Amino acid sequence: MYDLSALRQAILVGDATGALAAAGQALEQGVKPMEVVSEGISPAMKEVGRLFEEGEYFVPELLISAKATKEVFRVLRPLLAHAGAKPAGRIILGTVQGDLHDIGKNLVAAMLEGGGFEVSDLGVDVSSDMFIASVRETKPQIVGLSALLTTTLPAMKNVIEALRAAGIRQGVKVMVGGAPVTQGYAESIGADGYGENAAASVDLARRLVGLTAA
Ligand code: B1M
Repeated sequence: MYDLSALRQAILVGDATGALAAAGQALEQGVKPMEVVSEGISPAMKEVGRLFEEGEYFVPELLISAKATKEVFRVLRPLLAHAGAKPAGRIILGTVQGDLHDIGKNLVAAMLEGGGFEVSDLGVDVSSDMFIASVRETKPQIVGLSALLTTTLPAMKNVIEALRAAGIRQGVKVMVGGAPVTQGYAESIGADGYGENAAASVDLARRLVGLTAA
């Protein structure tokens, strides 16, 4: 397997130029775009999160690592979109209201695109009304909700209740994820699935649209 440590290291130190070069080299050597995400970007950003929690990194370090990741995604996104076969389904995805964390959600979006899904990313701080308007407009098979704060977990439940109140809950599957989310929490709010990480979310989405057995 190709060694993606140079990419991980560049992201860890927030070196966007180095990260772009390392990702480019990996792609030239035949590494699949999805693997660049799952074996390079994803573990590097997890490590950035850990260093922040342990007090070794502060907000500026977090933000320059996130910026380096975004630069790599600009190159990967079109490649990921072409990597899958015919569209596996349509997903709208967003970080729930009150929550501005988007690094994990962006990874999930990239992996889903790589898995052949059409992803409409609504961004961060997305209200129930915005989710509902987007469901009506784009008619997705899946609505994906991300939350990183314990204080914004209830917003996931609010979206599900709002979908129900709007009479459109039956027409979509809801998948949820984010560090404080658990399988038990997902079940308690009536979600259809819980994605533990970006790679698992692709398997989950395929199950939810009936492409693989439950
Ligand atoms: Co914030 N933050 N933050 N933060 N931040 C956490 C979440 C926290 C645990 C840190 C801590 O204190 N230990 C803590 C929450 C505590 C709690 O709720 N109990 C916290 C806090 C308190 C805050 C602020 C309130 C701080 C403040 O201002 N006082 C503030 C809130 C702002 C707001 O949202 N309103 C805040 C701000 C920020 C930054 C802006 C500095 C930055 C976000 C930058 C950005 O996202 N653009 C930030 C960051 C980076 C973090 C940590 C360090 C890292 C999060 C991350 O990106 N992890 C985080 C601590 C931590 O998690 N270790 C922390 C890497 C990422 C790859 O993992 O996001 O878990 P993750 O995503 C995974 C899975 O969860 C899953 O797949 C992803 C990829 O494998 N997943 C899904 C995610 N969404 C999914 C959706 C799915 C399926 C799977 O289906 C739809």
